[in-house]
Amino acid sequence: MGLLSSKNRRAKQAQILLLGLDLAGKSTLLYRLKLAEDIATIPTVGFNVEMIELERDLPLMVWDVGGQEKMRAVWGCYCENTDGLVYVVDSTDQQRLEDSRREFEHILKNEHIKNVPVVLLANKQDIPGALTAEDITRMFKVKRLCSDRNWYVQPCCAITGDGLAEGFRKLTGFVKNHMKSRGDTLARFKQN
Ligand SMILES: Nc1nc2c(ncn2[C@@H]2O[C@H](COP(=O)(O)OP(=O)(O)OP(=O)(O)O)[C@@H](O)[C@H]2O)c(=O)[nH]1
Ligand SMILES: [Mg+2]
Repeated sequence: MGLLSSKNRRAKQAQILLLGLDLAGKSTLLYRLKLAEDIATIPTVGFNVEMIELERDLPLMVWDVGGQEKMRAVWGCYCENTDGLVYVVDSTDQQRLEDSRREFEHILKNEHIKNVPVVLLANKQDIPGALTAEDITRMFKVKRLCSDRNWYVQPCCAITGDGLAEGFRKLTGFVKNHMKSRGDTLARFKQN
């Protein structure tokens, strides 16, 4: 399915996939970044898409796909042409942490996002008792699962916006390198 393939790949922008369980805070953080406001969200059925311009030379087209169970089944359909993955974790939802980890492990196996850089956002850091970015790194076994790509775990709060720009800037740096190395590989392929 080419949901993302209809986009103009020649335009200089990166396609970012925003995933995570329902209630993780994906839409809240997307609109915090876009509008610099905390907006009331409703569960996403389908997806939201917004252009985020943190850095002029590489705007990010961010695809926020709903995280309810029935939506997780179609996450794979959004992976094509993805340049970077942001995976959002509710750092206070210890009961569903293993579900989230399992979904994360599963999506990383999608062939369309092989080697694609990842930023995990350890969200809801404003809530007392939230797991830290180090906790999430360990519990999600990120070093092992992401050994084939660049990755980073960023603590954040989608309500205040703390940590969001840092996380997306980190991803932008990774994505630039990834696009460059992919371009180099393509150029070599065409020469041969
Ligand atoms: N305290 C706190 N609440 C948050 C934070 N981020 C999101 N929330 C709340 O968490 C709830 C769910 O947020 P959404 O952004 O709708 O979650 P989502 O990941 O988009 O969920 P789906 O669309 O169902 O996949 C809302 O009530 C938000 O206000 C945060 O950093 N801190
Ligand atoms: Mg949502």
